[in-house]
Amino acid sequence: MGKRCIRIIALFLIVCMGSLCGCVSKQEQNTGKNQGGASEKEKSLLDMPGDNGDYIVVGFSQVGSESDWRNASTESFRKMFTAENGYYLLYEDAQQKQENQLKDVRNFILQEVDYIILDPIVETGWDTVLKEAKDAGIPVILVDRMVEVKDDSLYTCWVGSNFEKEGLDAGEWLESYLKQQERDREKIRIVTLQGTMESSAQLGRTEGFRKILDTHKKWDMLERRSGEFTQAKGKEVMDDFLSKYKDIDVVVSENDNMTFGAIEAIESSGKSCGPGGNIIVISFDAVSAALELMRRGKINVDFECNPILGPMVSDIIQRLERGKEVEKIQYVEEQHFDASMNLKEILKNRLY
Ligand code: GYE
Repeated sequence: MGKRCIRIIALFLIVCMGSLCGCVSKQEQNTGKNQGGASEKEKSLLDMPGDNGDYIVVGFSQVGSESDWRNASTESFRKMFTAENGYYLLYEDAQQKQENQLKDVRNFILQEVDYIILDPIVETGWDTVLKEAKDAGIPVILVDRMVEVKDDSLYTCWVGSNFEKEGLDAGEWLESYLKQQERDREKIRIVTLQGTMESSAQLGRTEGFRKILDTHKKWDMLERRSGEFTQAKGKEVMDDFLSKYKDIDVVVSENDNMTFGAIEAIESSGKSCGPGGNIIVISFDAVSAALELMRRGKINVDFECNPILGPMVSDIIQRLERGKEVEKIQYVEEQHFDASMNLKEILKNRLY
């Protein structure tokens, strides 16, 4: 069965369910949505007696499920893009493969979705497929990671984090922490667990930290290697670093899940980490499980990256539906957490 066919059946089922239980709010008809959307056949299905209005059909191509951050991101979109909120979500998990995302986007175009949400695994290689979406008149909203394209009119807008700033902040934090510990004249040996190579989060965090590193002659970056944003790979790479380099002072881990793996590796090598331990641990994401480990003294600092992008993307779509302009680039607000804070209190209200 073709996906187009699935879409028609799905829309039909939504209409029937809506009319049976009457629980979906009524929306105005003919509001100009579905420009690239429902075919005549689909419209006639939606026009059946008891029709609850137009659903905005959204195709979302997600990176995968490599981390706690990613799972929180998926949940945020699933929670937001519901029938109750007037959406029909086509969700695809690309399992870390760009080729899957290229297929997802092309399938969304074939299905004539109203909007495409894309979290691009890597930055390059998008020009052709985004041009296809543009030619089909389907707005593409990029979330979290960025694309590098020659023509930025190929996407409508982007919403996510300033990864380079996160890396810079991490470098500055280390600078002042070492000063505070009176270690600013010492040689400092650093290793980095990088995320998925060529992803925006990896590129930005590496580059931001590098800018501070370059100003410190005594900081020695022993090695950077990818742990692919996963706990298992993070452990494997950290095991290797620990056997290769005898005195590691700092690990910069480009996400929390790799940090979890790194902590396992450090502890099973007989060393300790966190404030007062042998190795300073700098992490990114600030998911609850990491703040809990920080509370237990194993992580020094964690730079927040907010995965709750669903509501912001829905606002963007609602503006576009009303024919309004949207900001091309929107950064989400972020902070960092360190072991001196009242983490118990912070954890009580943490959303992810
Ligand atoms: O830091 C990591 C995830 O792109 C910001 O991807 C995201 C990163 C996040 O798997 O945990």
